[in-house]
Amino acid sequence: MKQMSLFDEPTIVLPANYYPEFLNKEEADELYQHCQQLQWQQNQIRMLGKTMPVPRLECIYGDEGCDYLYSKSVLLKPLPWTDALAKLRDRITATTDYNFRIVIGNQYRSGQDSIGWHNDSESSMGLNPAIASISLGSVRKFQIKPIGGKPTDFWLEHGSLLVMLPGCQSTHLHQVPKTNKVVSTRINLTFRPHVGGKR
Ligand SMILES: O=C(O)CCC(=O)C(=O)O
Repeated sequence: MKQMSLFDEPTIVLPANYYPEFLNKEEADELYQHCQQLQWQQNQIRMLGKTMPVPRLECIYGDEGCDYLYSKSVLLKPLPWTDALAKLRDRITATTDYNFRIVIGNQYRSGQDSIGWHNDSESSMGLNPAIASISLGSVRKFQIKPIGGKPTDFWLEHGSLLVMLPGCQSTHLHQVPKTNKVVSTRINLTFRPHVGGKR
């Protein structure tokens, strides 16, 4: 399995690993088709006293009871694993040695869909979670920066796997910014641990 650290420049060390061809094209195309059948929702988020639509569609699958609350406002309740998502989860675990109990999907319908600077530090994931992120469809810019530092840009390819390693969420922020370029749909699947739910 080809694995690279995200950047070869010796001055930039990121707590993440990138596997550009984790899925081959045929596997990635098939998974993309599967993901189009998932139960995508338009959730609402409350920020600065206002309620607004989350600027992307979301879905969640996982172990029973592993609810996921983010930004103290959006509660995601997992549906049971599909066979394809469970198979993918096990394959990521076999490669990375990390275990996952939920997968949250993000669907970016156009360049106007996005996710702003944030870290994923919800206590339901436990301390120092590893988060594994599969990208499908259109390539979008992904940015990551140390808290208080400068961002580094890169592009997550169809079929790639990005693993944000334990500790990454405490030291770094990441985002997928809006773009005015014409881009078609991108689907992202983030596999995460969870400390609750039924075992
Ligand atoms: O779409 C991506 O690559 C990033 C998704 C993300 O940051 C998140 O789900 O927290």
